[in-house]
Amino acid sequence: MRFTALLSAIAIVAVPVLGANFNVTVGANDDFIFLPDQISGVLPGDTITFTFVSRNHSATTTTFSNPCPPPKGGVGPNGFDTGFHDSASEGDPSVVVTIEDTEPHFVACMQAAGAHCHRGMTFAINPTEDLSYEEFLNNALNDPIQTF
Ligand SMILES: [Cu+2]
Repeated sequence: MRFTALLSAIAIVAVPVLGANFNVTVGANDDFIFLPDQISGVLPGDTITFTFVSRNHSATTTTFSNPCPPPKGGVGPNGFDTGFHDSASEGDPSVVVTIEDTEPHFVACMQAAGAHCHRGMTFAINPTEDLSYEEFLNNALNDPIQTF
């Protein structure tokens, strides 16, 4: 009985809790885009794999209302920043980010002082009805103030 309980405890510890992974292509089609541009249903422990396939871009968390450019290091609770990655010199590198919560996260490219962001190079994790990807994109396209 005691041995069985021990085995059960070991089994519980040994089985890793694997989250889902979501793949996002950064700079797909040599364009200033994240593909897909939004992902919903991301849970704590899930990962997002950003693969950089053109030019030199970043995936950096930013604010919903004043997105461009995102600040180095990212902003917000559990914000993140992949840093810049150049597909030509690095051979289409990938960066894996682990998501820690179920909150919305808004992401943009910080290249060229926000120029890519202004062109709509944006991405949302767990957008909501109030904080929708469409409005975030609109904010990026029309963001007149460089606050960072
Ligand atoms: Cu970019």
